[in-house]
Amino acid sequence: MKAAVLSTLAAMALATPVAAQDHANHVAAQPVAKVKATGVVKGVDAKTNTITVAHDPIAALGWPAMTMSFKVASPSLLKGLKAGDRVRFDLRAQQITAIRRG
Ligand SMILES: [Cu+2]
Repeated sequence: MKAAVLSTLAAMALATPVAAQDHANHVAAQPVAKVKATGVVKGVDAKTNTITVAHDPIAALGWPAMTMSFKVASPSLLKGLKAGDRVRFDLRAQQITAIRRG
């Protein structure tokens, strides 16, 4: 009986590293997943391809509302945007891949 319990524990111990690795892969995959967000433009800098946004809370990332700068995937994304615009945008690895007013 005792031997059976020990072998079960040994099997669990052996299985743990595999499970932990799967979880690590899952966590690592999250930052590159596309996340939708909203906010208000505070500034646009075409020279550095960045836009500063006072974004609303982003539940998918566990972020509270804050003002921060984001890189945009393409300079063309900044066209027509100015401070004060309310925007909806997509984030991938903390870079804006799509953005529109509204
Ligand atoms: Cu932020």
